[in-house]
Amino acid sequence: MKIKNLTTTHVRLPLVKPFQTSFGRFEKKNALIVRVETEKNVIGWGETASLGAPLYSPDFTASDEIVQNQFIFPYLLGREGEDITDFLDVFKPIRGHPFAKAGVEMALWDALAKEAGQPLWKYLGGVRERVPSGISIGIKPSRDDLLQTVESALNEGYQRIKIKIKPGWDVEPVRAIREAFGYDIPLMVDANSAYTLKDLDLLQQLDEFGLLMIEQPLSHTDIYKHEKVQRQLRTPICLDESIHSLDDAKFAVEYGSCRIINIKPGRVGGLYPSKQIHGYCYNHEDTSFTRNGIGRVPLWVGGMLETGVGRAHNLALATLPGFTITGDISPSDRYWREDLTTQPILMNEGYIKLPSGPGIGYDVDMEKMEKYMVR
Ligand code: OSB
Ligand code: MG
Repeated sequence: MKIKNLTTTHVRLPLVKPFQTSFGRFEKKNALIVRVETEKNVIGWGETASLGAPLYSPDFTASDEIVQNQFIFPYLLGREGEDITDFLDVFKPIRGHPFAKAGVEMALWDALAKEAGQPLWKYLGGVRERVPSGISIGIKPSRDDLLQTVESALNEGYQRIKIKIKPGWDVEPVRAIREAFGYDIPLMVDANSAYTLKDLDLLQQLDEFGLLMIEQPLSHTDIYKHEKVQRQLRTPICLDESIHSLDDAKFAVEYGSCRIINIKPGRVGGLYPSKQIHGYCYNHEDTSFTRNGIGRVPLWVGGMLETGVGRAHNLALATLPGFTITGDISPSDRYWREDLTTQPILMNEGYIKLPSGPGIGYDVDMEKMEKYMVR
């Protein structure tokens, strides 16, 4: 495959409903849609799913756009390669900015799979034709609002409920959900780094609710202190923000800082590093992990409020064998009245079916791109 042209387009889409986390409230989602054109006139698409401000990760839409245009595209233009490893040296010297790299890297994967005439999920080594869908529910203004949202999510068929928590919105909302819907519904919480070691007591109070996991309770930079919490908690800790690479994943697993990992291709710099972490976790043999599998570190695919482009990539990644836990992959209508793809991503009885067409299997709607483009 030889690269003929590369572009990145800043889009901003209104969310169906505002989404609130411990770090901010969002009414719109920014993204960069990356387009790569090959000498065979194949078009690959990728998405940089960082937020518009450096609130989740240090990189953000505008910084990622600069990194792509100045430090990635010039080095990829005219490059030739047979598989993704032939292009990785372009990303390697750039420190940080994983979302900038990932958007481009994913577009390359899409183009490679299309040139090979294969669906991306098969090209990646995926083993399932459908992926269970989980919902991430933001912080709500009231208990009633939360319970109503959980009820509709369960009725729609979502197979796992995650709620965002922050100090002052944690034990009570979890208790309310357990009282209303029982202990059988798969439930977890995501703190997005809102707590510190001083909150150990409070985190321990969550143990009685049989949660699947507590996601990222402590700092986005921390792996060390999470071990102190995990050691004193029955509920598994899942790391999100703290894991940027295979080395981070090894450190967290071998040190005992978490029992589960959330992989977001954007956060780790693309699908290749996602596959590296997946390979490590899937082959990890440690009897302390037997609770969740055969000594493997259980994985799931996280989300960043992606448009259909990034969502299709996440979906393809989630077909790899190690993704044994339902992730944050929802259908298009969870966040968008209109998605950027010509066909929306649909959920059926709690599952999203993988497309059979080449590459990501969804086409980009150029009219929608035009409509939501930021000029
Ligand atoms: O921490 O998983 C997170 C959204 C934006 C930034 C961070 C996170 C999230 C979500 C939503 O939880 C996941 C999704 O449905 O895309
Ligand atoms: Mg998270």
